[in-house]
Amino acid sequence: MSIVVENSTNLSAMTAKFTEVFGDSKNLAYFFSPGRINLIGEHTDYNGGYVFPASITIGTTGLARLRQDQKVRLYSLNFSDLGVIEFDLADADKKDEDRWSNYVKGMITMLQGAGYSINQGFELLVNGEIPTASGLSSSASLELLVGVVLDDLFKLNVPRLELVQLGQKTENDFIGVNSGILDQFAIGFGQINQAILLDCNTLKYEMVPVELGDYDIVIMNTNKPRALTESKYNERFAETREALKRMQSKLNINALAELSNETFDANAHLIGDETLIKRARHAVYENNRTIVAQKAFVAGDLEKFGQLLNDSHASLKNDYEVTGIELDTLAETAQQQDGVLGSRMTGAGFGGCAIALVKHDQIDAFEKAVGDRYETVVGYPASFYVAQIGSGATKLDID
Ligand code: GAF
Repeated sequence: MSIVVENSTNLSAMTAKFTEVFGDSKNLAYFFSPGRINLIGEHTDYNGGYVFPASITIGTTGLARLRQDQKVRLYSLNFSDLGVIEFDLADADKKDEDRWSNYVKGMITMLQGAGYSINQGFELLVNGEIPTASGLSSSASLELLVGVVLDDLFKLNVPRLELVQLGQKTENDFIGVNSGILDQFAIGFGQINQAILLDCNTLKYEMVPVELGDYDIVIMNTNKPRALTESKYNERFAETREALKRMQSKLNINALAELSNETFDANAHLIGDETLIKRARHAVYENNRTIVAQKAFVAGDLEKFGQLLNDSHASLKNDYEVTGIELDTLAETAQQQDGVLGSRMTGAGFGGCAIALVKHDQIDAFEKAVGDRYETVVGYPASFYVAQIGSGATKLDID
């Protein structure tokens, strides 16, 4: 049997660690924020299109309480080498050396900027289960974790959509990545065994039950060390913006995702540059593919859905060029296995994870075949997890 990852965080061990780091465990509150997979609809969010993600049961857990002074004191079990990071509330500026705590500073800054009163220090201990650089959105998970922590500690009552948007603003304006709203929305609005069809233009969404019958979603992690993801991501953002601008010389559109495939093909010459045409074609085709895929999913036509996953990967490889040897080896080897309906990369790309729809009783053989091939081609092993769809960011009920 393959590894099944559940939310295995041991809250008692975390409480003991909190006591060790911060002195005692009085008045503690507990929080969880998931990671996410995106079933289909990749690099469409910042082009005004559809995405189809789901939150997963692995994520980030936080223990927090107020302090009576103005100090913020933070500790991560993932970065224990950094020890306790401490800063004054009035000094929540981004500092590169502070690494993970910049997400906390970003959320404080964005909430305060939106008029919410955070006027007292606090202590926060976090444990992240999402593998780093895996494309399962550890950063948005942390942003929303901090969002629900601050919302609760300071009784802010921030509407959930606003919290999600402030998470995105943290990423865009504080961290400096031009990401869309996919990750924060999936993490903020996720529900057990539901995927979310989100129109990133209107922010209207629909919850879609995940009914896979004999199939599971297997997450395959390239374990590729992080490299240039943010700068390459911002480059794709700029390329699609430029393509849009060039099409707007003749077409009355606000976003690439407003185009049908046919209208795009008929007007692609307006872009006048082969690379930019490819980038824009992915955004347009992927968006339309996502709409068709969600309909197939709802109708229970998993064969068609799987084929569209394969098409999505090919487009991300050939037109958007965000895959690379690691993701291609995983997805393309997966696509050839018995009992597999489809496979594609998920998230930003350039490393990170791919997903595959695999027949339950063939997961072991699948993992062996894909894992062996990956190690032969890439030179180090991939990791495999069976995804479970869990709830969105929340305070935990602890007796
Ligand atoms: C990253 C971004 F954060 C998302 O907004 C989205 O663009 C995704 O890459 C690609 O679909 O996860």
